[in-house]
Amino acid sequence: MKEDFIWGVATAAHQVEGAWLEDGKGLNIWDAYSHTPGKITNGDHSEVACDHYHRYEEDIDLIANLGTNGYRFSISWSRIIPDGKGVVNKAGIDFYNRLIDGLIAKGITPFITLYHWDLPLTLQLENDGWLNYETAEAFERYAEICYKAFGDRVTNWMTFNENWCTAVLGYGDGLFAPGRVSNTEPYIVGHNLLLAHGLAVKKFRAGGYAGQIGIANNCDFREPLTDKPEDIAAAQESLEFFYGWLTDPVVFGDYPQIMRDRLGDRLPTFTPEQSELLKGSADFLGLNHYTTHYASREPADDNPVESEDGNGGMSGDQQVCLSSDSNWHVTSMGWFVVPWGFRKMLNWVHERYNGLPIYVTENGTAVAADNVDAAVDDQERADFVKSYTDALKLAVEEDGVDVRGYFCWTLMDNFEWCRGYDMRFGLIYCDFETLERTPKTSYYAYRDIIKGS
Ligand code: GBH
Repeated sequence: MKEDFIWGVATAAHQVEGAWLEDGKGLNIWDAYSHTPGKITNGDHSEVACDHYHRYEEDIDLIANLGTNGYRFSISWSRIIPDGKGVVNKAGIDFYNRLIDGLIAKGITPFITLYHWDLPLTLQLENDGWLNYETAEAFERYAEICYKAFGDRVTNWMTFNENWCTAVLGYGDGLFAPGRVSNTEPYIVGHNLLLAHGLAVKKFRAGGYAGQIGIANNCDFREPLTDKPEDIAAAQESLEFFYGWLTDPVVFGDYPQIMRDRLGDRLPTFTPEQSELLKGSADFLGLNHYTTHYASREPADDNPVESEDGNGGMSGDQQVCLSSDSNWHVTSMGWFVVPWGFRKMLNWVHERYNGLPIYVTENGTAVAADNVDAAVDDQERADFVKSYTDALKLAVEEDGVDVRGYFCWTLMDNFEWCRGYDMRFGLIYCDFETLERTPKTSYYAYRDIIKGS
């Protein structure tokens, strides 16, 4: 791998920071959601999480000792602007300044995500969140405040993390905040998120800030179950509905044809000006990748996989049946470990988007463990990271895919959204009572991978 390749780790503000009511931070939709009975496994909430807000110096040391040269984290919008659209909270800016300066002092390049799902609650209550275009305009202003505050030192930016999850899990099947269920709203939400991206990128470019800006979209890979043309088409269409939906517009200025054909009026349209705003609005593409399925037009005989929303809805729009191979290892999240799918996914992105630079902005796995001793002995995660980074190297070195960086998800066990603290994705164990951090086997394994590359 090239010398300037970024080997990094990633986190998200709401999953690690805690300090939910400190130093002027406003409430966000996940603060509200995690206090809504029945929404989070074990009734967990994110008031303290990993207490990274107070322990960031220790965490910077842990990142540095891993030998990484990049750290991807997100900014909590409601820490910067408590109600999302009004006054700026200086204490919030100060926190991220301390974090950024601490990283740079250790030679770690910061990669900032502006939005990783924690919408200021006021924008949800007063605007209906991402259903309203005004939220996109509020995001544009917030983004510019961040560029002004941090852009003298930070040169790598991502507008959004996984808009697919915001739209589908937040407004389609109601699993994530704000917990709405609909088969039309996800497309409206996706549309406004895309426009928000376009507005924020325009501000970045017009402001003359140094560096690059992109977007981190997620995609699970879809391999045709057979070589029948209808299964090949099913897999391709599924990838277009998943990654293409929220990426085609920022590269080409419009949604995939298959979505426009199939969804008709349920898919909003871009005006010529909006299309122009979006076209070419990503300097790089982020890819968050976790798993692979087989795709077919007709249900598979073996190992059918339930779609996320089970009964039609968003997944139904794709007219695709998913299945798996019984030989695939399944993680505690129920996700399949298929490294070759990752290699194919990278090739797919590379080909569809004409070689635009790619950063793997997330990849990792959950390993269940009841106590620190069991958790630290996570050979399963060490193997996962090894096999996926091997697949990545093949994509780069054999296939010529332009990947500039890889961020392992995640630095330490944290608040895993609707799964609370039940699912541990960290290279480092976090004891949620004492908040003590203990590096796991996989931490050292990843350190060796970085060293050897
Ligand atoms: C990421 O999303 C998030 O960005 C991050 O905050 C989170 O902590 C991390 O993942 C771990 O969950 O049920 O087999 O059909 C993950 C996006 C989308 C990946 C749905 C798995 C479903 C697999 N996920 N996908 S399956």
